[in-house]
Amino acid sequence: MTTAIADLPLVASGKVREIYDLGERLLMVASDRISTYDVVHPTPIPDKGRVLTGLSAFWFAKTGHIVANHYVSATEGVPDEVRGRAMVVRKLEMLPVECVVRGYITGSGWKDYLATGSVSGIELPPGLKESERLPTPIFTPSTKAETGHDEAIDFEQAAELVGDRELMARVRDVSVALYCFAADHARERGVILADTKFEFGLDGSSELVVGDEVLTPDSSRYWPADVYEPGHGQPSFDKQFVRDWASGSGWDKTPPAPAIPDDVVEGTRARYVEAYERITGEPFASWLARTGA
Ligand code: PZK
Repeated sequence: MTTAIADLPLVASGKVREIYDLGERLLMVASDRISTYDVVHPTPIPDKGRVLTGLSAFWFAKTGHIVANHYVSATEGVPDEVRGRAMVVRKLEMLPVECVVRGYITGSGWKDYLATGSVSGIELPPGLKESERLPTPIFTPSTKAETGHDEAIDFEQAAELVGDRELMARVRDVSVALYCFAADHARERGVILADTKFEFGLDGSSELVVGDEVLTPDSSRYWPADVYEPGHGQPSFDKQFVRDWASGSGWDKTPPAPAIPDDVVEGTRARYVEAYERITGEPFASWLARTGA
């Protein structure tokens, strides 16, 4: 199959991004599409794809001492029409598990904890409140569902799927190290990294490599630290305007998602740019200039 972007063959597509074949390498493209409650809205958020790609590139550059990554370039080999929101990456043999790390108890982890006292086979202390910081970050892998929701699994099931327990232990340890590094960095800038998801692969030398997007608002929960308060769900750093508007709009959160009004689009765009600037410490304009966007 071929698509709009420079006639490149499409390798894979998700709700809000695509991967194209460049021959020896891949092109990962982030769109400006946004989803809430797992449904994509018809209205794009200008610059969202460029913010997410800039953030991934920032974190790949910052975390190379922890694990190798698939990032090659956000300039060379990037077609003009996707400049700033695409990166060239190495082709990998992807591992069939999603590598989630949680530093706070929220989302599906909170649901599992309420039901069983455990998440992903890890027993947690009793009496935790929703959104509370965990005593130590936990690795809670899930399966990669083709359609529908990823299913939580424990470490042993993840090791079984990967077929190599030692490799899986390294994946777990690297995932937690990446999370801790990024969460410390974010906290210093007034942002809580509640949880995040990584995908790993093996390169041609069987070296472990982190792929996909990393530590973006789409693969992570970022919360503003100044209003953090355990005991209830926290506002999302990036999507809260859209969620608040959607909640008051009468939309029942089933497809199709409604169009987003201009003021909500503008406020959301500003939040993405603010996330980029808080986390990287650089003006977003620098990313645009650097990539020729
Ligand atoms: C790869 N996905 C997930 C699905 C996306 C991403 N470096 C790589 N080499 C080979 N395959 C992949 C990667 C990466 N990353 C990742 N699918 C294939 C996926 C849909 C859209 F952007």
